[in-house]
Amino acid sequence: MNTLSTSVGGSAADLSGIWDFTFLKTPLDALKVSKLRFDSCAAVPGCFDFLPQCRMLRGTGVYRRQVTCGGEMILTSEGLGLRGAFFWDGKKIGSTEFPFTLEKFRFDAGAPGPHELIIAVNNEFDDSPGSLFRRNYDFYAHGGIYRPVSIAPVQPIELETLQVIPLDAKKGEVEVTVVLTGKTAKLGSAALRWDDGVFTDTLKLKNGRGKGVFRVPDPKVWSPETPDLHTVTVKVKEQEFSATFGIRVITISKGKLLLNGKALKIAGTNRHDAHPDFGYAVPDEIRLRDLLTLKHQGFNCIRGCHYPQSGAFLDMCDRLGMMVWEESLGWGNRAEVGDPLFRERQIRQTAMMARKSINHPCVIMWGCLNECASETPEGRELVKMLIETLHKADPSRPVTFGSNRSTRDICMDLVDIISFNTYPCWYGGSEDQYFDKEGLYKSLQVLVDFASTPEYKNKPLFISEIGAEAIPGNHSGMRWSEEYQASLLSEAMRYVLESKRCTGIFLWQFCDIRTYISCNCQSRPGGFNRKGMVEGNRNPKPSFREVGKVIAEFFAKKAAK
Ligand code: ADA
Repeated sequence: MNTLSTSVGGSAADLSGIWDFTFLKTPLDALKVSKLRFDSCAAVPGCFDFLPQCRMLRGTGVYRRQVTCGGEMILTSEGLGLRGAFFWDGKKIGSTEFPFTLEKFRFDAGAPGPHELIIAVNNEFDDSPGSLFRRNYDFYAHGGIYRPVSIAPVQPIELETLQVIPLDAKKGEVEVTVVLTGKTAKLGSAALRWDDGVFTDTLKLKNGRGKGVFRVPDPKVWSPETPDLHTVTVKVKEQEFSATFGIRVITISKGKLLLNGKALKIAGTNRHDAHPDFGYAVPDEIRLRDLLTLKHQGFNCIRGCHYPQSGAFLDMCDRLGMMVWEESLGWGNRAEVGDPLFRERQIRQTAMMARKSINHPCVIMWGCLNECASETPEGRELVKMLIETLHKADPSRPVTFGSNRSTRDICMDLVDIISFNTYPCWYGGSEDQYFDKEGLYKSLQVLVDFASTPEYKNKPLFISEIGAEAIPGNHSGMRWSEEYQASLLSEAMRYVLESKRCTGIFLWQFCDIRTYISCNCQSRPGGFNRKGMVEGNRNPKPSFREVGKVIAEFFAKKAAK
């Protein structure tokens, strides 16, 4: 077989392409990479559990290719699942237990010349309490290299952090933090350049670290209507490092969420970064189409449920002016919330997410621990830890989490924004087969009243999930029909948009997603969660258009006032 091969020059090389591949039932820690026979090929990025020889199987997919380089290198994996191990010429250079997480591994590549890179990815469930991706989650645990892999030579000076936090949108004031490693001892300062300008500003450095407040020349404010971006370039000696950012400020005042001082009304949806034919290795073209389609229907924000988002997706959201709630991996975690390893991993993966995405203006808030045991003391402890982690990593954005504990939740004093996942007229409750608008409004009102008590009334309020399944072609008008879903979603959207107390809503969900025939809570026909407004292949159901009409009417009325 002809192995894919790349020569690495002075800068980073993207290792995407068709790699050698083999699939085994051997767990990662028992794998002997020198003994493998690569009998097939697989795409990187790609999910191996769509390949015919291991379709929907669990085990270890091993990817191999050649890279020509030498000396100290850094390998970047932007996200895989469920866990992976990295080998260079047969020697292990790193591993990860964090699905969907960007990781970097620094290693010695040896003498210049061709070398063998192997990435082994395992998608078996780990039922130990510390495991981050658990078998009961209501989204499919695909195996594969979900996101790009790249490699770069280590530079004399390496950039660890280049962070830009907007402070004042009107003045274009930003705080820049730089952390450099390597030969930094003699560096007294770095020169800064904005956009295509010349190096005008200076940042003082001590031991490679520096922080300063600057004014961006000719600042353009980022908003969904004007998604203008800026770049900063930092120069030390002959090396330059750049970052893209947007100037926009998110604040909270009297129960409202403000973007650049103006109260937001969020017409949002939850979106899994998934596709029935590609799993979590969604081609960028599909991601872009999803975004354009959502914008076209008037949606202004996406909750990136329930894991860190890809850099490529956030870049598109920045450029198109789509706001994002980004959250770390978690789903309905109960017993494990008290487990020390689970806690430690949650804290680490959450901090890594914030670090990765901090410069994206589209990310307007952070989330974590979707539907955890937030009515229990152990759950509260972990919620507190993660909120503190996020505030420490980024004091500029509010933090929330999707609670399904309703008025029994004991964490609402900890969050900046109150968010409820709620399924009136779908789970539990009445036996009604036809949509009950009054019942829906009543049950939303209970949450609004709870969030309007004196202790909570100054926090913005979201309905972060609400929905119903619709089987395409079912027109009975009853539960599971397209009509039922369209009525429920449009009325929920209308209620929240018109409610003075609510900041917004995230419908559950953008598209049907692959999950399990039976997840914990409710059967999933055909192994899909069918609460999508569009099918897995993105064919719209009637709800998509109906909700779009409600959004358009609301914003038109608002503009006319
Ligand atoms: C939960 C969960 C979602 C999904 C949804 C549903 O609220 O957060 O991931 O499982 O319910 O469809 O039931």
